[in-house]
Amino acid sequence: LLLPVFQASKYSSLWPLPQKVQISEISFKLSGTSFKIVDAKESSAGSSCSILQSAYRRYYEYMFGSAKKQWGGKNRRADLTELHVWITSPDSECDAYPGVTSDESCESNYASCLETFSQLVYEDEYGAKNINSSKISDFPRFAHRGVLLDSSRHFLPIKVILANLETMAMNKINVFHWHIVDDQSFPYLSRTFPQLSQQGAYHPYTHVYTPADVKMVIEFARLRGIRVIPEFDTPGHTQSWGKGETDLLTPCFSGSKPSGTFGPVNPILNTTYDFMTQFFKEVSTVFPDTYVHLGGDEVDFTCWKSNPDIQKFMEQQQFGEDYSKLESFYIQRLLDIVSTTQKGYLIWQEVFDNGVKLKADTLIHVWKGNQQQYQNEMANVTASGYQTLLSTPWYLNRISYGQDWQGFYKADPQDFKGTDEQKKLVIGGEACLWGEYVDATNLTPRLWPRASAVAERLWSASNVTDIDDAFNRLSLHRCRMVERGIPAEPLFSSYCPHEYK
Ligand code: CP6
Repeated sequence: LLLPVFQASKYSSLWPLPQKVQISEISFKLSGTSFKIVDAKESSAGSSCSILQSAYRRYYEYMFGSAKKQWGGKNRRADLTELHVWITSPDSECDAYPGVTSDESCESNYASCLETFSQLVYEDEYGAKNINSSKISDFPRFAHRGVLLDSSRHFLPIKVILANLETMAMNKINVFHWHIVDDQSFPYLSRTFPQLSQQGAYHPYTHVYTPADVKMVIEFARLRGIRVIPEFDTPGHTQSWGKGETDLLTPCFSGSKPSGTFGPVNPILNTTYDFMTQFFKEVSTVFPDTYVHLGGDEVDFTCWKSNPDIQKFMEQQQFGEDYSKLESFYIQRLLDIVSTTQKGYLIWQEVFDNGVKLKADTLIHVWKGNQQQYQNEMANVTASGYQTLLSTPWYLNRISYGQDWQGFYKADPQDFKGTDEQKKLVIGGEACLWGEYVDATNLTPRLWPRASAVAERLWSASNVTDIDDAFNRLSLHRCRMVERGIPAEPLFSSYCPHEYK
């Protein structure tokens, strides 16, 4: 029944491309008035599974939202009126939070499976919805497929975050790395230390994420199979923390006098570690994911060097002039603190580069250098037995004229010199959208469809590299995102079938 089979990728708008696709020429009509997505009789998950039921509603809306009553009428018969969703994993797992070990193959992951189904639906020349008889078997190449958004350089309204979670799901991206605070502002409203956002946010109540906001983001993500990993970056990138928490940051000196400015977190005070203990205890309960990102990048030593108390401490500890030892001293203690909260952690590559002793299950996030340098880093990190994820080639905040998505598409996180064992330690990657030049006005079109290129690299088989085929499918995928209300930017001169409706 499946023959003749199209060369799937040539004719479809599937994105990211599933692992195995066979599309036949046999087409069925669908009608919005009669079509239903229902639990299969044999399915282990049922009407009590909120992830599933909300996914049915969402995907019905995607498929028929603009054309519920348009085609069909009384005279035309729809060929296909029910999609039976048959879940084989135990019902008890249905409403759990997604995790790095979640089974995302099509047999178990409702959201990604329904996304693929909805991508197979197309309009014929009369505007009727069709789907061809197809056989798809699908699972991701990498378990960690992330997008980093930065809500410190500019506050990102909840609406924008949710719209992008929605779009991540359309691209089968399953990690939202929330770089929630940084030097410029502290929008996270901490129950334990409310003065952090009161003093450190751009505005103490319009530009903050309340506990209810954070909950909403996490729940919205959960329903779409997306994990939320917060980043609380220390000891650098913490200027905003200092506004609400005195003595947390190192006072910088000009000669023998304090200059009135502050540097990284002060690593020589016990109060610093008391604060971090309480703070990360809260973070570990607010964010259900089993990982937190602890930052550790770009620590500037100038201020530490200027401070006489720090100099004395360096002597006592016999660190000599090596301030990376002081940084390691801090990170080491922080990691011990966070370990007691039962969370795993991600850290930026500098922490590894400085030789900090890490738990074996630490994830090293590679972000620096040119291609040669990041490939060496991936080789070194995995040779030391650590798991790693890659971001260097995927800085979507960097823009230039032309089709830069092709560069993102060509980068491969397993492309470095190493054994098969080492390659297995690569758990995926993240597209980063740092926020210096991005706010609610331009975030979505800057991210999409450029992050879609990363999404396919991380989901599809490693041999899915045909750039012309990718261009055709991605153009259609981008039009589909636009149809679904996402202002994704065009790849090149083109038009979308629906744009003037
Ligand atoms: N903010 C933080 C940033 C960057 C990093 N950390 C960054 C630096 C250089 C580039 C892109 C991003 N803006 N906290 C580094 C991980 Cl090109």
